[in-house]
Amino acid sequence: MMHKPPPSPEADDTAIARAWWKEAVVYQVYPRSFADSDGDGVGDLAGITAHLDHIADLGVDVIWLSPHYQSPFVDNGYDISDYRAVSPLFGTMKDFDTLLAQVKARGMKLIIDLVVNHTSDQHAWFADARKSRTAEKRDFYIWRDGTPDAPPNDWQSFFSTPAWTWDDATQAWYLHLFAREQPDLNWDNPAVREEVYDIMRFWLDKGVDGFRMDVIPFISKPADLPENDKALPWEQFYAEGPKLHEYLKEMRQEVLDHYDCMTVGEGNGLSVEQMGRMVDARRGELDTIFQFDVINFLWGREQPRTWTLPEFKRVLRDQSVSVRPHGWNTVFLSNHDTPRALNRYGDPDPAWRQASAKVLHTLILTQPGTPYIYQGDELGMSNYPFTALDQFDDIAVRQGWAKRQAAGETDPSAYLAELNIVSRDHTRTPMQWDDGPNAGFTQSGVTPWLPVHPDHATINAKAAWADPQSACHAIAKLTQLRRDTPSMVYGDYTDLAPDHPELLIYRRWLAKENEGALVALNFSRKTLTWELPKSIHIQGVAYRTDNRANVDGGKIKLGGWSGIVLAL
Ligand code: TEU
Repeated sequence: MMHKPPPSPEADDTAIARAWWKEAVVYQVYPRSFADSDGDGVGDLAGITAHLDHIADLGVDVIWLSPHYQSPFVDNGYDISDYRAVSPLFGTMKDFDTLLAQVKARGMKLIIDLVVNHTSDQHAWFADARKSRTAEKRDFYIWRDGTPDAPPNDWQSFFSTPAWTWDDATQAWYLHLFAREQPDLNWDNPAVREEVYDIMRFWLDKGVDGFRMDVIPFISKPADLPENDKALPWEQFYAEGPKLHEYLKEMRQEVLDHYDCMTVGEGNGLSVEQMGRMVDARRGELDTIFQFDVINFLWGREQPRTWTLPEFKRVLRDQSVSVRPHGWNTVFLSNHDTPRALNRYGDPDPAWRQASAKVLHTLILTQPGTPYIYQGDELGMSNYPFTALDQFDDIAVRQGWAKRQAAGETDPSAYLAELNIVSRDHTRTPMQWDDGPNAGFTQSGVTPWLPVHPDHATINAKAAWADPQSACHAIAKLTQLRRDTPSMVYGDYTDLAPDHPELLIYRRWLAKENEGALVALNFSRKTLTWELPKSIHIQGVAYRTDNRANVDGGKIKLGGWSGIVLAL
């Protein structure tokens, strides 16, 4: 007997359930770098509140706020010392409540960062845990006996040191996948999980709309802590430990199911197949995950590499179809841990910057999945031209250089050249609000915590909103188009030119609405044409980045770094 083959995932849009977080566009705010209201050189919550209209005017639905909690800021707030307190550097709980109320007053939602793979070593739990081997909170962390010269295994941290630190007072090693000031929590202890769930309820009861979950695939460690004998990249080695799915299910049942909220896990280390397991709605774990192929395919092991557009398309295709129809994808090209998207996927040359920023945002806002815009990318901000190691703030740089020095390196120029491509500080320089002193990020005369990019004379929010051709206006149009076009959210995805070296052309199609769109983007400086297949019937132009993008006589013609969206 012949069986009909199952529908390809690319064609199946019938089973996709609607949800507000699938339709939403998210904007990430990194509070240290967004806007400083009190003149201490560091951004704060009141600064964010003062600039909410900028975000709302882009047509954004949800703001993701990077950590705002009390922290010694060894890793810029990803080391939390009190999960129920706002960092005094960022303001007060009242400032948080005002921010939340003002976000809601503009019809937007707020999700916050949940960093619970580890705490700060200044957290009261760790202060207690390291007091003695029998301390009440000892088992909140991961300790191993041994001698100071032999760590329990070969595990490495992400900040260029071993993942173990010897605690002299109690004669034991503790585990930290990041800095030694970020001890890992012991999720196998039910009391730890209860505390985490309580923290989540605390913020959800305040009215936040969900969480971005920091390094969530790492929370479950194998009991015997085996060596990394296959020499896997560390993020892959740590991801999807034995009880990860059990804990995520528990978290959903205990907390998330009781609120109308969204979750997005940071999934560095997860393959698309693993992502599928975590976001399959039938399993009841997370709603969405940032799958990192889109970032990681650009790198070799730490070093940048050259890449091709067909490779990029394969990554986008794999991400978008792998989780359908029961899971949901995220679309992002940058965050506070990456260099600027413009430098990696676009063309930062002043002549092409604005055009390519619009092409990238057309991509982000028309791919299948929930789109994420990182602060400053909407202005076409680019990598900062660092000239010395002491201009960096990131602990990854300080410890990275220490490791190189220990290996005998004395001349920092090679490292500096590498950092000018890869550093996380590129996306952490202050937001550029205007062409005035300090780009309007902080008062004049104040030294901001990271230098302001010299190009703020032309690249700034004030100039962007004054220019109808800017990426900000492009984003506003595209978010509106996305709201008006169900296929942009729920439609299937077909790459129409997978091998083309310079054009990215895809179709979104929503069978049940009989409606769709064709998106054509030029990733080069050349003017290029592309012949439309006879089977495609165009209703009209829904959006174009500028008037160099046209369709005529069955052909799409795209000027360098331009793009067009055609209604089907
Ligand atoms: O990032 C974890 C992560 O997977 C990496 O991208 C990491 O930033 C990089 O390998 C370090 O150089 C998250 C946060 O986004 C990051 O800011 C924190 O530093 C980290 O976790 C620890 O909380």
